[in-house]
Amino acid sequence: MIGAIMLMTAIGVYPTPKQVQELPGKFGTADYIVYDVQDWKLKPEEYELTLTNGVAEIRSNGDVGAFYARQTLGQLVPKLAEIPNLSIKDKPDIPLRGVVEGYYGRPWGTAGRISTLEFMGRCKMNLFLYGPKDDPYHHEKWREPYPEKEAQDFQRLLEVARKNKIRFYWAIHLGGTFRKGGEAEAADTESLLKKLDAMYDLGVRAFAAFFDDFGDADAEFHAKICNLIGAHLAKKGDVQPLIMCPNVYWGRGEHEYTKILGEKLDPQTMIIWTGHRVCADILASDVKAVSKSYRRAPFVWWNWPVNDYCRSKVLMGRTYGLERAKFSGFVTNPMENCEANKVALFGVADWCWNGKAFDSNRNWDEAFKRIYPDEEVARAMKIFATHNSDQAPNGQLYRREESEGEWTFAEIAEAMDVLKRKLPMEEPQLWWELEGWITDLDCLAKMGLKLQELEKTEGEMARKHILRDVWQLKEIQLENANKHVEKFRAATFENDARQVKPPATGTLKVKPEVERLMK
Ligand code: 14T
Repeated sequence: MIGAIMLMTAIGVYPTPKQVQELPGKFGTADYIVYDVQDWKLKPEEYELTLTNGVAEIRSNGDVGAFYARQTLGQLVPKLAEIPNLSIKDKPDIPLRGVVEGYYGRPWGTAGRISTLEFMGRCKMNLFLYGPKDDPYHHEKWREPYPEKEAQDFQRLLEVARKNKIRFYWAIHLGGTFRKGGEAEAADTESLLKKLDAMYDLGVRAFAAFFDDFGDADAEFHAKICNLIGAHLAKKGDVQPLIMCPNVYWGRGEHEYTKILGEKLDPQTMIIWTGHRVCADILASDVKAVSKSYRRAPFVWWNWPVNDYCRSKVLMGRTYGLERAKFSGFVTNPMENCEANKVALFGVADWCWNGKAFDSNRNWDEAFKRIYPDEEVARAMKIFATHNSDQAPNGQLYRREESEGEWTFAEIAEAMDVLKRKLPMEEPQLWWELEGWITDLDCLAKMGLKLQELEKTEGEMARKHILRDVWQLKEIQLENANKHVEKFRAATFENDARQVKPPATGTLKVKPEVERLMK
């Protein structure tokens, strides 16, 4: 028998189950029978999965728990012939866990959202918050209904969300445009309720109102609008509690705005908070402070791995910097590149489900194995991610570790060769997103190798040849940067195209080491 805590991780189910117990005997077969039992004592998300001698019993109280039990069982299927009989009792720490599409830049689009929702389902995440800053019908043109095509896309998304037991929250951004006072306010109120009704008619049953980054910090006014929305939606009888994003959404609850909001907002409404700064680690002491002003547990919007403030970087590092506390919900705000996001989603999902058992390094290592079925690709992607995790110096003052542990230029170059050879066929969407960064890191590593060779070379001719190779790599790197910028410019809208930056990789350690050798 393995120890109980050990067994939780040893069976390799992610997110890590709360309780795994070994029972006498072996399951003994790859074939199995499943049956479902309704257990009224369990909470909706809870499940119990008992595996004995070829039979899987699922106990749950409704379709959500049963869905989670099947996700767990699905991960165990390849191992059924070897595992002992098991009893798994499981439930999440945080009631609402998921993703906010909340960055500035090219919105994901329907295919990207479907891919994200399906991955979230496998990670037992249950909330998707739709709020891309650059969807005009979410933000600038919130008064207008979606065109027919977009409306149909929402219906598809709602269907995928439903299948994956995910609450699809649709957010409207009112900051700076919702007019205060008199006839204008009356007209905007009418437009607002009309738009919400239209989204309700499309099938949306969960809503959010955002006031971040635009307009002034008028807490009374923001509370008034939100309470009005809440009351309107409550009448429908089948709508989830409102989520609101304040104008001041960071800090330790010290702002007057925050305190008034906490006082005036309907206690049912969940209030977004990003930590003591816009981009920050989530610390228990800060949660405690803000909860006091909010008069409720905060709904965390974690600004990681979003890269809209450091667009030359792609962020694929491990999940760390989170402390357990009481939250009403927890979402990650990721990058515009949704395949590259999955490493972070895998981390956040595991942490939200079982924070106590969460092992950041182990989770990160597992992420690659789960996301990329080809083992060689998984290993190479981990090497890529190792050198693509720090934001580099930025205005938000948020930094992550990068290039931790032992590494060599040779190992990086080899891994990038694997990715260049295999990703286009095996992970075409990921390749589309990452080609520029992979090529950049490839050039850096090869330059590093050449320059190390140069240090050991004396003959003038030989040195000349090496230097010529280095310049050639520099040229490839430049050409790649141009190609990357062109590609992403072409893929986005006009205003955002100006924000596209050339790729930068290994900025914390690899690049400085190449530059050191260059001197
Ligand atoms: F709503 C908030 F929780 C939030 O974080 N808002 C934005 C968000 O859309 C964006 O992705 C994120 C990271 O850049 O930060 C917020 O946007 C800012 C924050 C700033 F301090 C944009 C510019 C800033 F100077």
